[in-house]
Amino acid sequence: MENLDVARIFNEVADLLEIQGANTFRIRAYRAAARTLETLPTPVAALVAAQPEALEELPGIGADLASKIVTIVKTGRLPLLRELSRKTPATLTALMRIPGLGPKRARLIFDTLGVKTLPQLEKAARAGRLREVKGLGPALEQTILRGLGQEKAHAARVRIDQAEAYVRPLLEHLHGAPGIRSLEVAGSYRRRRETVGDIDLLVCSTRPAPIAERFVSSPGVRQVTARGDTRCAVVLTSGLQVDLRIVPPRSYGAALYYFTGSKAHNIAVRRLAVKRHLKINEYGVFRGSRQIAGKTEAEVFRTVGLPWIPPELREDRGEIDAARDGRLPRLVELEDIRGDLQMHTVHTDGHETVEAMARACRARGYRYLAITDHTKAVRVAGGLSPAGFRALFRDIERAQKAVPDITIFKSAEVDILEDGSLDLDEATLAELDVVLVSVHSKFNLSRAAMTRRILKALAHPRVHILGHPTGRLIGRREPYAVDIEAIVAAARDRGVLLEINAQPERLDLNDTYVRMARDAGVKLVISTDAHRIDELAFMRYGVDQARRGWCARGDIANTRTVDAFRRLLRR
Ligand code: DGT
Ligand code: CA
Ligand code: CA
Ligand code: ZN
Repeated sequence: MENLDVARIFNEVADLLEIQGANTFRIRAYRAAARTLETLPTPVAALVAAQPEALEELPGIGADLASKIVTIVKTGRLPLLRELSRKTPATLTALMRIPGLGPKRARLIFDTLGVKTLPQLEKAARAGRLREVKGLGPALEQTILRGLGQEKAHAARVRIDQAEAYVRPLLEHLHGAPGIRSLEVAGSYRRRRETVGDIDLLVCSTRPAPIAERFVSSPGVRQVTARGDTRCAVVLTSGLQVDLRIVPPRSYGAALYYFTGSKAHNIAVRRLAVKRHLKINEYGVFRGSRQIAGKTEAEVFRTVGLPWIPPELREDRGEIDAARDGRLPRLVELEDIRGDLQMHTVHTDGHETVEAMARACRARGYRYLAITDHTKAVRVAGGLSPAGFRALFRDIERAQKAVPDITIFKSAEVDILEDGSLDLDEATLAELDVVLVSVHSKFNLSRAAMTRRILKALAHPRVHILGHPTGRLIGRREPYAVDIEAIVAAARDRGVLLEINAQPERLDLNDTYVRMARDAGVKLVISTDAHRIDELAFMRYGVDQARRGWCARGDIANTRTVDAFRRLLRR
């Protein structure tokens, strides 16, 4: 629980209190507490753990709010908020969030116009019905229409790893419902996109009612936005929307196919169906009114003359033609990975020793790993001087003796300086088995200067791998401007490997650039950049993006045996 999360909960409580016309002082108290938390430099979770009594010393926070903070930090939620949102119609809450509306006017519109959904609000505003309400005018209609547009643009996408964490408890809860034959997440989640807009759940059952009931009462549900027999939708406390559809066995494959998408892929396949005088929808494949397929996805594909296509490829990026011609790649799998080529240890900003990382990699079944601590320019990460590297190498040699059945490569994540030179002396470079280079500063160079900088680094004869090639952080930092095609071409010409950094916040290269590199014949590595043991598990996110980029095992260098990988390093 971050301070901002606690503040957000308090602000939501204040909003809901306001909508219910509660006492002004009470509303203000929650807003004031939220402001205090937003600017508090120490993590409130640490205070709760170490000295909860200190909470009451904070401005605007008394005994009651202090105990609520403790509850939020310890349980991740506040019963009061749940209670308040139960009492408030979901649309009312949504109305209130539209910029320019606020709690009071939302209530007014809801009560007097009978507007029950956002589309209804949009209609009412367009039809000029809002100005009929006393106190509202044409200007507000425009504000609302603008606001609704903004709402759509802002509907934030959620990182795939966060989406997984948010839906996991819900899936576990739902699995306990009676009569579930299958339960799968479809949509962009199944296609393993790096972010998802919402979650599309699909259940196969002949008795939908108890399943729908259990779904809407799942842990973490903040609002129920649709409640039918076979279709429900909820919003989780995280803000993530989850749609559920319950379908009978004869339609399950068709529904799974349809809701996996992507929309563009579905439309392209439907064109094939039309040529064969077939109709494909979420209920099945039909010739006239007769259903000819729908139980399984493979069946659906077969009716249009295609083999089953892995969800990661269903983006209408050539997969349909490739499938028809038998040219689909056999995609790389997590089990193919034999080593991890970027990770950090206690020598710089990692949390584990070299030996602990080596043991953890061996436990994952790997045959090799590279220890890639930072060089000195990356001061925030405690980058190493040449002397620091000598200590690291001694440690690696010692760990190698202690854990003999996995190869520990001496390596470094060598910073690429602004002028493209490497942040490590030639003598130390010469001692490294694997040289990984990456950019950690001066992200705002011009596109030409950044491209020149990276190309110069790749031209260094000792460089093997370019790490997180575009430098983006999903949702936080845009990629730096760089001519990625020039980098791909240089990597191909010089035999440099390009990294797919598997940190779910990075996923860098992204799927389309992976595809570009792979099509150019460049080899890639998938590395976790782990700073802790549990981050070694990020490997699967990198594999997902490699698959979305059409990579087979042969395209990924760290599926090689140790010897084959060593040969690949000899440029
Ligand atoms: P998202 O949620 O934005 O990350 O992306 P998706 O792909 O999960 O999209 P979503 O949730 O709007 O819809 C789920 C799937 O349902 C989508 O991938 C394909 C299918 N679908 C939705 N709308 C249409 C449509 O208008 N036509 C067709 N053919 N399929 C659709
Ligand atoms: Ca979706
Ligand atoms: Ca959806
Ligand atoms: Zn890095």
